[in-house]
Amino acid sequence: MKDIVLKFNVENEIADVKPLGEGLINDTFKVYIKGEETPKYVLQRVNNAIFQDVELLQDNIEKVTNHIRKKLEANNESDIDRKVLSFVRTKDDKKFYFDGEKYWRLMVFISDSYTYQSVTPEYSYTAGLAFGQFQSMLSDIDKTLGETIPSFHNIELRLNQLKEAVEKDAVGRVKEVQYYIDEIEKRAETMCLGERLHREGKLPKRICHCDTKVNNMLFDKEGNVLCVIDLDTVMPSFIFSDFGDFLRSAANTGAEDDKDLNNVNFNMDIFKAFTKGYLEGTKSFLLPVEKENLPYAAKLFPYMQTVRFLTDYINGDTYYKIQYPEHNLVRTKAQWRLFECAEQKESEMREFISNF
Ligand code: GN1
Ligand code: MG
Repeated sequence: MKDIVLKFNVENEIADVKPLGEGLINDTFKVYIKGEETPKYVLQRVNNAIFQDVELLQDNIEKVTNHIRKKLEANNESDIDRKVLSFVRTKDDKKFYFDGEKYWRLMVFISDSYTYQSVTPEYSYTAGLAFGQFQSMLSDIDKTLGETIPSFHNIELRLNQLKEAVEKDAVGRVKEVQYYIDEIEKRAETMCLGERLHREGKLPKRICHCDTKVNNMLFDKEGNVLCVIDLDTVMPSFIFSDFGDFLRSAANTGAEDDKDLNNVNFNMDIFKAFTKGYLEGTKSFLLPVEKENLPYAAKLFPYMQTVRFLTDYINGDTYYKIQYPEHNLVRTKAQWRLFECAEQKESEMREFISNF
């Protein structure tokens, strides 16, 4: 892997390359150079089975990071190199390196930064503000950003993919998960609200991050958000994507793949703090229809993630990395429990939002 790093515009001697993070899609590594204790770069192998157009992917990311950098400069921000990702080009000036089989990219490691799997209400507030500001900064970017995964957060499409998987029943797992298929179906119409509103011309798409898991955010020592990472899925979507997916990870009192469903609950303190930050960060553009439906978004993402994990389980685990054979089933059950908890708290969420 050291040889791969050397394809990029780096002059230093590479000491070591070690795995980094817990992403379910790409493979990520930290790169150390001789004589330094903190990593200097982050190397990633892009999963091109999932991101099939790597050229478009890197092009999007470059547009997004350049745009954010300009905004930060215009605001006279300090320490800009820690507030937006910078990518290193290859020695022949390409945005990624293709080794004949795999695609690699290199970015600068942001020093003194921390990621978390769970957060306090205080951190959730800053996260809400940060994701709101992220959307706000991108609100005037050239709208030609491509969809790196077409219809990525379209729940109608996700439900169709589940249906197809059930019809094929490729590895004979349908029988065992019939309960979840039925429960999902019962809510399908309600959960497709966003797509309906969009068709009626009432709900816009904006540039969103679309993978706002809590571990896709870098914090400094004091708990301030430095920047948002993992920009592969930045694309037009409903703002529900960023609001809902953050809560799916941060408000969950258990793990995404918790085997003990009693650990899973939807934490309203996290919800309230995050919502407050998010509403402050998006004040300049958020429409009433978007604001009113934030509780729907909080339900939609555990719902959609259940559908996606279940589909992958039924298909025989072809999409997400798994650590053991029933991992996608365990994830399905844990996400469904989270969905049920969010469902129970919907009126409390509505009540809270109506006070803003
Ligand atoms: C994937 O790569 P990672 O782990 O940040 C997935 C998200 C899911 C998430 C579930 C491109 O994100 O959509 O919500 O796993 N990314 C893609 O943990 O499918
Ligand atoms: Mg990630």
